[in-house]
Amino acid sequence: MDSSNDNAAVASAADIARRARWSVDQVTALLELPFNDLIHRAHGVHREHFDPNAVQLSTLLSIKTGGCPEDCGYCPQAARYHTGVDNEDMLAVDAVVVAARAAKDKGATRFCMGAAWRGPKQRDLERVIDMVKAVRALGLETCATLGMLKQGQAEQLKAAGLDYYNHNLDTAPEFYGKIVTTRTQDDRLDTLGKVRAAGIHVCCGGIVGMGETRRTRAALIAQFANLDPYPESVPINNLVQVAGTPLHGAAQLDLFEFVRTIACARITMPEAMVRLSAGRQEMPDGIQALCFFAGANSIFYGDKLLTTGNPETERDRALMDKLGIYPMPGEARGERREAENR
Ligand code: SAM
Ligand code: DTB
Ligand code: SF4
Repeated sequence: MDSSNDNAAVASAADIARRARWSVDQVTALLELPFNDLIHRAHGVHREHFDPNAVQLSTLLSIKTGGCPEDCGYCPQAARYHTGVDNEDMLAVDAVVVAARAAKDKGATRFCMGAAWRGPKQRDLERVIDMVKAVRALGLETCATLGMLKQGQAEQLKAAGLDYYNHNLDTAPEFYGKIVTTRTQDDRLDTLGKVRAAGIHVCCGGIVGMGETRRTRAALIAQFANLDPYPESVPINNLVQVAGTPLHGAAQLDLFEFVRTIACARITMPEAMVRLSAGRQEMPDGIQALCFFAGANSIFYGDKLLTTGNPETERDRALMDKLGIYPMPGEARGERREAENR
């Protein structure tokens, strides 16, 4: 067999792995494994596909804060909840560039711009497009999370050079209506389809710790894993409880269950970047280390998420040094993925 045939064989094996379907029962069975068996299996999958000591660093910036018309029960930016988050106008492009440059100087390779919108108006999208172009010109990967997209908007973002669009499914279909009523999960899937069709990489994750059952967590992971193809980035957030939101006071998730959720994401989506996302500020270093062992290979890096706190960069650097973890080079990853997609 010549080498081109070898490559074809490898590509089709990877395709098959990417398309494997997961039932909720199968993911529930994973979540129920003895902890050591589960994280050992997840770590094995992680090692097969990634450098186990490299972690990708993404920095978030809220480019339009507060005043959102939606009713997401977890979110401090929903206008209807009194959370102390002030409404702010959309940032100017220059201010975004200053923040992006600072993130790059601290070692981030991806910059994610978030807006508290149900979806962007065309006038607003035009400014986001200028932001994407300017951030990309700094040599950073770009990501935006702007809510639901209308026909043609994903194409405009792609043309501007947007690398990733974040749009979370947040929780499993059967629980979604208890958390959000101003849109359906099908609305989310519709936007994800538009993003995919425009050729933008998909970042799609969820939140745990919202009072859901283990089976609901399994159903959410199965839902990501069964997207065809599954997302390139999967942020797993532990609910950050904010006073004034309906979910403030929800029972805290046992953090070993959080680690188990990460492990299931890694096993079911072997080639995805699994991001240990919101909730790290309250998370002991030992739990974070277990998450990295279980297959998390990306974090939000920088003192703030959108409106709530994240560990100081010094704490993250110290943890990475202690664990022998180093930042994953951004461009190299991009090149590898481009090669995979050919
Ligand atoms: N408005 C857009 C949307 O909803 O897609 C973009 C911004 S929204 C804040 C992005 C994501 O942040 C949500 O989908 C949710 O997963 C996450 N998020 C919001 N509040 C959170 C909280 N308190 N704890 C954890 N994650 C949260
Ligand atoms: C994601 O999954 N988590 C990030 C990012 N994608 C946009 C947002 C977390 C927000 C936490 C609450 C806040 O800071 O407002
Ligand atoms: Fe608005 Fe997004 Fe917050 Fe929901 S999660 S209230 S859509 S900013």
